[in-house]
Amino acid sequence: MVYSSPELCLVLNVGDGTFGQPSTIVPASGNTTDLRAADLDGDGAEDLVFMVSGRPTWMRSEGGGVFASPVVIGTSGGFLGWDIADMDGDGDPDRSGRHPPREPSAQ
Ligand SMILES: [Ca+2]
Ligand SMILES: [Ca+2]
Repeated sequence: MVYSSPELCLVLNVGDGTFGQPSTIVPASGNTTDLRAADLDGDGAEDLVFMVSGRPTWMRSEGGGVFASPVVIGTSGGFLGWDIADMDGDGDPDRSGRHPPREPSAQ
């Protein structure tokens, strides 16, 4: 079996323990990995965050299973993995990740 680049899909819970049909929220492109759900803007709706070629990317929930266009939220790429959690207890989700060692800056 040959796999192409993955696409990100959403499958909504119908509410009776079953799920609806998958819908594509991010078409297959590049290296999309590490999908997480977190409310980054604090509006009470879970947003989607994921990596695209090592760059953290956010899709804000617009409600009803609809999401805004992807926005890169990190200035540096090359993350090997990450997670979202409230690390400092202020109620806002923070991100942590694995990154290759950085070259020391020239002085
Ligand atoms: Ca949100
Ligand atoms: Ca926090």
